[in-house]
Order: sequence, then C-alpha cells, then structure tokens
Amino acid sequence: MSFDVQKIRLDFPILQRKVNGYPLVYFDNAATSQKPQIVIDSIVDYYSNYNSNIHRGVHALSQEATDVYELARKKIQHHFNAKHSHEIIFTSGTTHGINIVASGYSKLLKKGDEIIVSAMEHHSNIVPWQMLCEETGAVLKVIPMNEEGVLIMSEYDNLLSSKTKLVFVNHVSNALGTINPIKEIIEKAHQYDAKVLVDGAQACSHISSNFQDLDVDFYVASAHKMCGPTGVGFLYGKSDLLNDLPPYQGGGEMIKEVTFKKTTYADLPHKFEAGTPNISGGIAFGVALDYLNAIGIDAINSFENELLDYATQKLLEIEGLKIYGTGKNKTAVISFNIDGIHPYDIGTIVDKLGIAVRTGHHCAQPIMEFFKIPGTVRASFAFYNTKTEIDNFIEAIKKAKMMLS
Ligand code: 7TS
Repeated sequence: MSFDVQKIRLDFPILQRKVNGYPLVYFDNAATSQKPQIVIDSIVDYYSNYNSNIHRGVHALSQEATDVYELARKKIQHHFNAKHSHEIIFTSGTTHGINIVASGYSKLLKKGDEIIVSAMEHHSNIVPWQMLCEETGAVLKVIPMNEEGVLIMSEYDNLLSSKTKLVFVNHVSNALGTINPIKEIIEKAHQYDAKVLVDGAQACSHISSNFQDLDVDFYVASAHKMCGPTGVGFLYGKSDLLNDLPPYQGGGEMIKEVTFKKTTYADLPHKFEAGTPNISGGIAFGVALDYLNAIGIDAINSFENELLDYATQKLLEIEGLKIYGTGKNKTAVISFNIDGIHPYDIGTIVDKLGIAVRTGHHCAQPIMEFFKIPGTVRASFAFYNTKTEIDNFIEAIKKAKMMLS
C-alpha cells in the first residue's frame, strides 16, 4: 500500500494555513511536531465532558478521567514494550525525565565515579549531569564523534571501566539526525554494570524502540515531538532501578502515609508523580500514539527516508552548501550552512516565503564548537511533508543565497 501523504495532511488543520501569504511549509519538526485533529479533539473532549482530578475521587467523573489517563500509560507501555505499566512515569517532557534520574543519582554516586555522555547531546542531556558531577565529585567523560557526526565507538570502549556508573546518550541527535547505536552502547555499559539512560526525544516519532529488547535502563521522551501536546512526556525505568532512586519532588499523590515524624512513599509510578499532573496532556499523548500506530512507525520511517534522500540530493546541488551529519544511519534532519552566509539570515528569508526552519545552535553548542561554526540552518521533516514542499524550500534557499552573496 502506498503512503497517502495528501490524505494524512488533511488530519493536520495547521497545514492548511498560510504564513506571510504563502502556504505553510513546516520543516521545524525536530523542535515540535504538528498535531492531528484527533489529538486536539481529545483535549477538548476531556475539558468538555469529564474534567476532574484523578486518582482521588470516588465520583464518576474522577473515575472516568483516571481510567482514561491510566489507559494512556498502558498505551505507552505497549508501544515501547516495557515490562510493566508502573515503569512508565508521566513527566512534563524529556528535560523533566532526565532531571528525575540525575537528581536521584546525586544520592547514589560518590567522588571518583564516572559518567559518560556523548559529544552530540542536547543541553538537557549535558547540564543535569554536570550539576550531578559538581554535587557528587563524579567525573564526566565524553564519547567523541568524527567529521560525519558519528560516535567513535572505539573511544567509548576506552572510556568504559569499573569506575563507570552511568552512560547518557541520545537515540537520535537533534542537530545532526545521527541515529546512535544504542543497543551496542547499552550492551557494553552493562559489561561494567553501568546503567544507561537514552534520550529518545528525537527518535520516537521516526523509529521504533523496544525497551525490553534494548535492555535499556532508562528512556525519556516528550509527547510534543510525537504529534502529542506540550507539557507531557515520560520516563521509563526498570522497576528495581526506579525503586532504588529517591523521589524527585515531595507532595500530594506520591505518599503512602504522612505523619510529622515520618512519611512513607507511594509505590511506582506514583512515587515520582507528585501533584496534579497534566491530565488532558497524558490522555492526548495516548491518542497521539494510537494515531502514529495506525499509520505505522515503519511506514513513517521509510517515507521520511525518501524525503531525506530527495532533499539531501537537491541541497547538495547548491554550490557552497555543506551538510553537517552525514552518517549512513540518520533520521530526516538536515543541518547545513552556505559558505559566507549566516544561518539566521537564511532562516529569516525563507520565513518570509512561509517556510519554517530552525537556525542557531539547536541547544547543542558542543556540536557547533566541534565543527567550528556558530550554528546551522536545520530542516527537519515529518511524515506529513512532501517533495513539493522540498522543491519550494530549495527554490527559497537559492533565492536567499542570491540575495545574501
Ligand atoms: N533531548 C533532545 C535530543 C532534544 O532534541 C530536545 C529538544 C530535548 C532533549 C528537550 O526536550 P523537551 O521536550 O524537554 O524540551 N529539542 C529541541 C530542538 O531540537 N529544537 O527545539 C527543541
């Protein structure tokens, strides 16, 4: 069955609008994806028909909201093949999930322990670990990458030792699109009994992940990059590891019993879910997963690869254009610069033509430092983009180049 992108586009109301007088071409999907009507409707439905707080009311509305919210947790569990639904902790997003783990390990690490991150992390997968190192005296080590934007695995082998306690790596780089060999990274870390957290923010809407098969210890992602709403995401952790971590925040819903002498904490997942969560967001996240699954992540992946190959080939025909992130295994993200032109200027001109791209360092300054550039223009595609949009983009880039050279 062929991939019917025109039919899919009708699911996304925003794709019908114009920007600066031109039909919107949305190539900033790595920042956040657009939302299908069915996801938007689920939020309206919750607030219109069964809005109430969850896990606490005996009344019908609260029961209904709790059931739908907990169903969403199960959908996440099944989508990623986690063993138990209580291993899925609702968070406000990737950043929150990383901080839960980082803050928890501040009680478990000691001076001289080592933490490994990769050279291509988003700031949210660097800064919390630096803070953790400052607090504990642990040492941060970095897996370097090569000129293609691919991790040098032999260097990873050299960094691993009995001192290594934690390894943090993104599944897919937001600035380069590189898909990292996380299965191999996890297997090697486990030989030293180190635990691995994978930042899946850029992976989940493009490639499938099977947590039990990967044997990953922690995995985090954000719903808003997967056709879901902002302000919600999840932290997956193996039960025993989550049980060993102290709670992140204290408050309602995360306790078993509170007295002024001592408080005991709730079981998973509630131990990490203090306070009223983003209920409509969690529910809509579940709907977004259903939507993606109805199309199929593998079908999405192969269509996006076609877009990637098409756009890469066309862009490389432009003289003076250099792409950063040229490894074989990558998602549909193209970061590039044109000789002598600042990325911001290109972004501004194409925006005037209705085309949304991101420019700058993409919250990955170490990558920019590695390539000795201030930033890039980043076009990131989704399964609702088309080759015609790419053609328009190429024309806009050529125009920008002419105006700016
Ligand atoms: N990790 C990666 C790999 C990311 O790409 C991002 C967001 C985050 C973590 C943080 O996610 P959040 O939902 O908690 O904010 N990346 C981007 C981006 O590339 N452009 O805008 C946000």
